[in-house]
Amino acid sequence: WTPSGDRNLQPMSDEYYMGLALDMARHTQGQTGINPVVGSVVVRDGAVVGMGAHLKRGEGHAEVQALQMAGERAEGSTVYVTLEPCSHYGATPPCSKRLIEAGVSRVVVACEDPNPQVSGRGIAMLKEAGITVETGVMAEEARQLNKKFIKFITTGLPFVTLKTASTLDGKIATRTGDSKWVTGEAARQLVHTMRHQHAAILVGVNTVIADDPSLTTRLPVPGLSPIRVIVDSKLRIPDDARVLKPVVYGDPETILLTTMNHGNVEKQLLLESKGIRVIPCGGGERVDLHEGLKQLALSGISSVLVEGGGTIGGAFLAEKLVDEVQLFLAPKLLGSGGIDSFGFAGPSRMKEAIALTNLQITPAGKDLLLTGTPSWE
Ligand code: AOF
Ligand code: ZN
Repeated sequence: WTPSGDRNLQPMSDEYYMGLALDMARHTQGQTGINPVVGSVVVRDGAVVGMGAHLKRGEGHAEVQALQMAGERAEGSTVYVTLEPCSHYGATPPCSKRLIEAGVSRVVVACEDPNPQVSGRGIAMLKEAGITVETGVMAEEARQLNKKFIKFITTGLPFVTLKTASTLDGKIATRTGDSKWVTGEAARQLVHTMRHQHAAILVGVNTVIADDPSLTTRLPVPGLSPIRVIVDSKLRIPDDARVLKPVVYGDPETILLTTMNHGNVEKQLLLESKGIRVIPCGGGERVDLHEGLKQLALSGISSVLVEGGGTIGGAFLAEKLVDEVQLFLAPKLLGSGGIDSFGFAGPSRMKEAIALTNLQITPAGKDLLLTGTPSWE
C-alpha cells in the first residue's frame, strides 16, 4: 500500500485502518515460515485500542494479539484484519471464536483465507454469531502481500521468484566471465532484502564453483538468511564451498538437489555427515526441478528465490516454474560474447516469447528493478 500525497493527512475510513494492518503485515514478511503475514487493528469509539501482527508460525495470530492489547475495550469494537479470521484448531484455537467471545460488533476483512481448512468458514462463523462482516476492503493489496502463502497452500509448491541482475542488453557477465558488479549498491541491498523475504535461495552448482558465494543475507541491520539450495546433478560441489558452512552457529542450512544416478555415493555420505541434506530428484541426467520444488515444499519451504546463473534461471523458465521475475537492469551494454541472463533455447516465433504481465518498474539507485509475472497460458 503506497499512500498518495501527505501520509499524515489520509481521510479516516475502513481503508485507513486496513492500510495500517497491511503495513504491519508487510513488515513481517520473511519471518512467518509457511504461514501468511497478517495484521489486525481494533478500533472503538473512534480510537485505535489494539494492534497486532502474526509474528511467527506457532505463535498467536494477528487478531488475538490485537484483542489482547484491547482488553475489555474490544467489546463493541470494529476489528480490521488483512486475512479472514481462521475457523480451525491449528497451533492456536480459532480466531473467529476469540472474536465472538470478545463481543466485537463488526469485522472488516481484506481477503478470504485460501487455506482449505478455512476458506469462508471463519467469515460464516462470525456472521452466524450476529457480527457484521465486511469483506474485500483492499483485497488486491492483501492478496499481493500473501502471494507466496496463496501459491503454497493451494498448490503444495513453493512460490518461485527468479531474480537476475543484467546489463540493458541482458548480459550477466562479460565475455571473460567477469561479473563483479553488474548493478550498484542500492540494487544489491534490495537483493539482500529479497533473501530475507524468501524461505530458500537456490543456485546452480556452476555458480558455486565459479563464485563461491555464501548466499546469506547481509544488510545494515540483521536479516534472516534463507535455507541454501544447490542444484547439483553430479555432486560436483567443492568440499570447502562457503554454502556448506554454517550461516551463524548450529546446523548448516543447506540442501543439495541431485539425481538418482549422480554416481558419487562417497561424496553424498561425506556431505550428509556434515549435516547437508542431499535429495535425489528424478532419474535423468538433470535434476527434475518440479520434483525438487515438491521436495522443498514437503520440507516446509513456501518460497524460493532463484538467483542464478543463466543456466538455472533458463531451466526454471523453460519448465514454466517461475511465478515472478525480478530483473535488475544496469544502464550498461556489453555486446556479443557476454553471458545471457536466461540460458534457455528460445522459441522461433515472437508470439511464443514468454510474456510478462503486471509489470512494475522501480528505480534502484542508478539501476532499474523490473518486476513481472510470466504468463504461462
Ligand atoms: C488468522 N490470523 O494471523 C493467521 C492466520 O498453524 P496455525 O494455527 O498458526 O494456523 C495456520 C493457518 O491459519 C494458516 O495456514 C492460515 O490459514 C491461518 N493463518 N489466520 O486468522 C492470522 N496467521
Ligand atoms: Zn487465526
